[in-house]
Amino acid sequence: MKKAIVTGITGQDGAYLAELLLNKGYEVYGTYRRTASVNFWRIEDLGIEKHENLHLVEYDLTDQANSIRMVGDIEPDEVYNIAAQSFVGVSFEQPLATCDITGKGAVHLLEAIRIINNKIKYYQASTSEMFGLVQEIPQKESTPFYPRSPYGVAKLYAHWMTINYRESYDIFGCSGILFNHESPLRGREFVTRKITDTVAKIEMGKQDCLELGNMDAKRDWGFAKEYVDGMYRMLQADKPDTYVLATNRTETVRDFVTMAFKAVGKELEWKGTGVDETAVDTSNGKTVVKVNPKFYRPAEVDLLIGDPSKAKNELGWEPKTTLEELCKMMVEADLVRNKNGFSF
Ligand code: NDP
Ligand code: GDR
Repeated sequence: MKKAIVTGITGQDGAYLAELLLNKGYEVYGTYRRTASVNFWRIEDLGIEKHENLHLVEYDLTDQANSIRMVGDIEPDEVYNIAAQSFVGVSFEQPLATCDITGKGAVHLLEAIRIINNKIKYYQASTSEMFGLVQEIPQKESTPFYPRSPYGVAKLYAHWMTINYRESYDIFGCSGILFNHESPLRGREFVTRKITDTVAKIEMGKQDCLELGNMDAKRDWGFAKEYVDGMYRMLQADKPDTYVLATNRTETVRDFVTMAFKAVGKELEWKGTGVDETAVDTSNGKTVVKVNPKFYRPAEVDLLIGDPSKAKNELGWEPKTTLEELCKMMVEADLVRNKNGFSF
């Protein structure tokens, strides 16, 4: 039975990846942080929290000793480093914590592998945020990087260190440059889930209005469950490499808002521009969307659209779920959660 460490099992991708690996017969060691209130809602939602092959391990990426002991005790075949301080907005307020967790954390694991057994395969959760300021459209593996946030900079360090350890120590280190991927398990601080949860609340009369920042930002959004399959495929390939996973379609935040309201049968009329932009529900004339500048970022990534051809050709990976299907799935899940009186 193969053994895999999945860091960050309490997050969206960690939960989906653990589910995928358990279904493939792996023994999975999912890591979580010691916190005052531990939050396993995602693995509970997937029904895997009591799976006999799932082991929950307390672990913090910022601790080198912890990393070496964990890898040494478990002796896994594969390590998927999914954990991170992953919220771009927060990284502007906590640049050094983001550097320690999201950047240096990866090297703690790479060092542990180097010390214990360099045959352990390593997956690094890299990101389209590394592309940042547009250099090329669509973005692919060879596109120059220009990160626009402390998060993007920290991820770029971890990305290059993965490549450096691959080339220096013959470690099977893969870097997946993943574009935004969403699901009903997405955290509510991220824009898609904030939108679908608020649309559900407005629909149920629990909230009046959705407040957002920059609605002109364009993102390439896919379905998280399909993206974790791409991570797995990278570690099963003949040689370690870097791959982009994306849908090759880009839409604005505004488009996603329109789509989410449409999923509950509401048409919007958009008015104004910039901070004065609003959207009105045409069925009753109420303002349901407005701009709150507090959600603007000091520097923005305006346009992301990825070219996943390499992953398709070499790994047989392809996204299947359309953005409309994904948005509807998320709105429906949030309607059920809000109806049942809880919403994570
Ligand atoms: P989430 O924010 O949902 O999950 C992050 C996980 O990291 C959580 O389990 C969190 O634990 C854990 N974590 C945070 N800090 C530490 C730490 N110091 N030590 C150990 N664990 C820690 O992220 P996603 O699932 O969305 O993303 C997964 C990975 O992929 C991240 O690295 C992210 O940066 C990257 N990525 C995500 C994309 C996306 O669109 N989702 C796109 C490209 C890359 P806790 O629950 O305790 O906070
Ligand atoms: P992103 O995702 O920064 O792309 O990082 P997020 O959903 O936070 O923002 C997407 C875009 O929406 C704009 N926006 C808002 N964002 C949030 N969160 N809240 C708002 O109210 C709001 N209004 C407008 C943002 O400015 C931005 O342009 C995600 C994370 O999962 C990273 O970890 C990952 O690496 C990248 O995706 C790829």
